[in-house]
Amino acid sequence: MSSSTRKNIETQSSKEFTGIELKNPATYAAGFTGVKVALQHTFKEMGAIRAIKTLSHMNQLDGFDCPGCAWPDPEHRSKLAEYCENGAKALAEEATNQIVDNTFFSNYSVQEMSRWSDYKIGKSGRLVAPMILKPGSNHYQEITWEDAFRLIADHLHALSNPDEAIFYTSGRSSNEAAFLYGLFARAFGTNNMPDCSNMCHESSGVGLSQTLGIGKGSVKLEDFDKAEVVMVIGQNPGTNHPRMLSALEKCKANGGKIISVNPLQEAGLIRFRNPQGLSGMLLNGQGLTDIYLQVKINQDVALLKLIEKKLAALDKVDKKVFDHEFIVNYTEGYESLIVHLDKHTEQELLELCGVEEKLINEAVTLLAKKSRIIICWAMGLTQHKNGVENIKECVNLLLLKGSLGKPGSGTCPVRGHSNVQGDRSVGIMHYVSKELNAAIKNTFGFDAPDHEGVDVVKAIPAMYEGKSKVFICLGGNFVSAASDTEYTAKAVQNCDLTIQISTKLNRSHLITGKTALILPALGRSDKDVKDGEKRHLTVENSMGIVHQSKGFLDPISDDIKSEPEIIAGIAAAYFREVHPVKWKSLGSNYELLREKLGEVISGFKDLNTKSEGSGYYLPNNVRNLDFSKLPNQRAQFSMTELPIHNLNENEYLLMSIRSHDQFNTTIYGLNDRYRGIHNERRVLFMNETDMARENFKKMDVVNIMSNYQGQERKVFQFLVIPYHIPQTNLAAYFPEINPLIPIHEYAEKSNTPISKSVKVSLEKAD
Ligand SMILES: Nc1nc2c(c(=O)[nH]1)N[C@H]1C(S)=C(S)[C@@H](COP(=O)(O)OP(=O)(O)OC[C@H]3O[C@@H](n4cnc5c(=O)[nH]c(N)nc54)[C@H](O)[C@@H]3O)O[C@H]1N2
Ligand SMILES: Nc1nc2c(c(=O)[nH]1)N[C@H]1C(S)=C(S)[C@@H](COP(=O)(O)OP(=O)(O)OC[C@H]3O[C@@H](n4cnc5c(=O)[nH]c(N)nc54)[C@H](O)[C@@H]3O)O[C@H]1N2
Ligand code: SF4
Ligand SMILES: [Mo]
Repeated sequence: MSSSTRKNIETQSSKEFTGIELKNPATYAAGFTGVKVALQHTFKEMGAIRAIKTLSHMNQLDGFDCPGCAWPDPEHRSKLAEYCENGAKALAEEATNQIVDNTFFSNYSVQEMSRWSDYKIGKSGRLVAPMILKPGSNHYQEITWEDAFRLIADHLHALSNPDEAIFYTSGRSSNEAAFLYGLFARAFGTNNMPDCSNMCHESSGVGLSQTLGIGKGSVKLEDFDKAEVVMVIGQNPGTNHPRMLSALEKCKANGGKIISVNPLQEAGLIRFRNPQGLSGMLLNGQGLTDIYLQVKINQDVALLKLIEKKLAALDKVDKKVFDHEFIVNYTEGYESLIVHLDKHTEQELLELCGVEEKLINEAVTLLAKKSRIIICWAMGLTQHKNGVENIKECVNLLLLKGSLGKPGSGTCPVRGHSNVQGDRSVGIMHYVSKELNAAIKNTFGFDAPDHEGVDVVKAIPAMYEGKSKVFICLGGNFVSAASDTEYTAKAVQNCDLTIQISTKLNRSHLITGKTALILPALGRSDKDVKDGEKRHLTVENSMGIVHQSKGFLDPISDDIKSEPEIIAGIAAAYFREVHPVKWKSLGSNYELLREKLGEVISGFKDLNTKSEGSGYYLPNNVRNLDFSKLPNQRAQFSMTELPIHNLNENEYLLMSIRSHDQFNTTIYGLNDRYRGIHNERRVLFMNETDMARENFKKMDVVNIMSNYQGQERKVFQFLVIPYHIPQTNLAAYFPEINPLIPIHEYAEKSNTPISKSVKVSLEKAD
C-alpha cells in the first residue's frame, strides 16, 4: 500500500460503547477498596510475587521513584507501603509481563491497531526492540539500534536548517536524560523543544515567575503540618495526587481547615480513609473539606476577587486582616489592586462565580483570621485562556495575607508527571536562556542557538505547514495529548521521520511520519546495569527536592536501552564523534553526566553526592523572601481581568478531566469509581436543569460540537449522565474530546491549550 493510504488511519479511539454501569458517586477516597484495586492491577499485569517484591521498593530511599505523579515522599518512609492506588497502577502499566515484539507487529497492521481504543493499544504490552515503519509499509519490522541511529543521523543531516527538527519531551524522563537531550538539540542548533509542560503547568510557570520571580511553588511537605488554611483550587487530588490526601489529613489533625474550589464535588476532597492508618480503615475516615465552593468553570478570578473585596472591607475596619508590614516590605502594586477591586460590584462577581454567598462569607471569615495559608492548584486553573491570570489572582490573595516565606504558607502548583519539574530545571524549554547558553559554552565550548524555538501549539502548525520535518519524542503520546486531534495527526503525518523513544505502545506510534521509528526505553522500575554495576538516575519532585531513583526489575528484554544511552547513540551517530561533547561517554557514564549537569546548572552542583538518601532542596527565592529579580526588587500584585465567554443560549463550557482509571492518555481501565461511572469512558456529565431544557434523558446519546472562527469540530456518541455540576457547565474525559479543542485557542502568555473551557453545543445522535 502507499503512504497516502496509510494517512486514512483513525485518530480517535473506538466509538463503540463498552457496557456502562452507574453507581452513586463515592463520598470518600481510598480506604480498603483503594488497596484492593491497586493490588488487583499489579497482580494481573505483573504476577503476584513480582508485584509485591517490586512495590516494596517503590518510593523507598534505595528504591525507584514512583512513575506516577510528582507528589513528594515524606521524610520518614513506611517500609510497608509508601505509595497509593494510582502509583501501583502506574507501576503495573510499566512493569507488565505482556510484550509487543516482532511477532505482534507481524500479526497486526498499523491500520488495524489504529482502530483500537487507547485502552486496548496500551494493554498490548512493553516495547522490547527497536522497530521501523518504512514508507508505504503497514507493518513495523525490527531494525538494529545502529541502523536506527544512522537513519536518524541521515535524516537530520538532510535538513536544510536545524529548525526543521523538533524535540518533544514528556515528563517521565530523568534529569540526566533530559539534560543530555536538551544539550543535543542545542548542539544540533535548535531550541525547538516543546514539552508536556506547555499543555500543563506552563501558566503556573509564567504567572509565578512574573509575580514572585520563580516558576515553581514555594511550599515544602512539612508546611502542610503547620498550615492554618489550605485552599485546593482546580485540582482533584483524590485521583491525581492521592498521597496529597495524607498531607491534608495531617493538616486537619493539627487544627488546619480546608477550602475546596471546584465545579465538581470530588470524592477525594470530601472524605478520606487513609489506607495506611488504622483509623481510616476501620472508622469513617477523615472529613476533609470544611468549606466547599462549587464555582462555575473558569470563574475562579471572579470568586477570588470577591473574597479579596470582602477581606478588604474587613481590613478597613480592623487593620489586621491584611499583613500590612509584609505588603510594605516586600510587595509592589497594593494601592492599585485595592482601587482595581472596585471595578466590579460584589453582586456582579457573586453572579458570575455562581457560589452561595453564605459559603463565601464563611471562607472570608476564616481567611480574615489566619495567616498561614497554602494555595494548591493544578489543571483547573492553568488550562484556560486566562490561565496565567488565574495564577496571578491566587498570588494576590497570598500577598495580601503575607502568606509567603514563612512556615505553613505559600504557593503549591501540584505538578503532573513525576519529573516534569526536573526536565525544565535541567534545560528543556523552547525559549532562550542567556545564562544557560553561556554555561554551555563554558563547559562544552559550543554556541547554543540564540533564537526562540517552538512550544507545543507552535510545533504543530510548523509540522502541518512542512516547516519541520523530523519529530523526535522523548516519551509521551503527542498525537493524543495535544489539542485538535485531526489537525495534529495531519501535522505529524506530514513529517518525513517521526521517532518515539518510549516504553509502551500508544496512538503516536500509529499516527506517524512517512518513516517511523520506535526506540524502546527502560522505565523507572527497570534495573539499569552497565558492566555489572547497577546505575541510578535522579528526579525532582513537585516541591523541588532532587533525589536518586534506582530501578529494581530485570528488564523484560535485553534489547531495551536506557534513555541517556539512546540519546547519546543518536548524537554520536549525528556528530560522528567530531564534536566537543563526548556523547558516548556522557550517555554511559552517569556520574560524569551529573558532573557536567552540575557545571552547567548551578542548583545541580555536587549532584552525585547531594542526591543520595532523601536528596536535597533546590534553591527557592520565595522561601527566603528574596524578590531581587523582580521590578523594584518586590513581589508583584497583578490587576487581572474577568474572562469573557459570551455563551449563547444553547452553548456550554466543557472541561476535559481525568477519570480515576487513567494516567493522561494511558487508560488503566474503564472505571471512574469515585464519580460512580463503571465500564465506560464516553460519558458527558451534565446538570439536570440543562438536560431538561435540552429535552435530554439520562443515557441519551449525544454528539458534542465546538465552533471557533466558523470551523465546526465534532465528537460523536457520548452518554449523557445527570451530575452535580453547575448549569451551563459540562465535563467529559480527556483525550476523547481533544478533537474539539482548536489548535489556535490557548492561554495568553503561556500558550496552554484551553482544555478546561471549550465552548460547545450538543445534538442528539442519530
Ligand atoms: N492517576 C492519575 N494521576 C495523575 C494524572 C492522571 O492522568 N492520572 N495526570 C498527571 C498530570 S500530567 C497532571 S497535570 C495532574 C492533573 O491533575 P488535576 O489537575 O487534578 O487533573 P484534572 O482531571 O485535569 O482535574 C482538574 C480538576 O479541576 C477541576 N476544574 C476544571 N475546571 C475548573 C475551573 O475552571 N475552576 C476550578 N476551580 N476547577 C476546575 C475539575 O473539576 C477537576 O477536579 O495529575 C497528574 N497525576
Ligand atoms: N483535553 C486535554 N488535553 C490534555 C490535558 C487535559 O487535561 N485535557 N492534559 C495535558 C497534560 S497536563 C499533559 S502533562 C499532557 C500529557 O502528554 P504526554 O506526556 O505526551 O502524554 P502521556 O499520556 O503522559 O504519555 C504516555 C506515554 O509515555 C511513554 N512513557 C511512559 N513512561 C516512559 C518512560 O519512562 N520513558 C519513556 N521514554 N517513555 C515513557 C509511554 O509510551 C506512554 O504511552 O496532556 C495534555 N493534554
Ligand atoms: S501520590 Fe503520586 S507519586 Fe505518590 S505514590 Fe501516588 S501516584 Fe505515586
Ligand atoms: Mo500534566
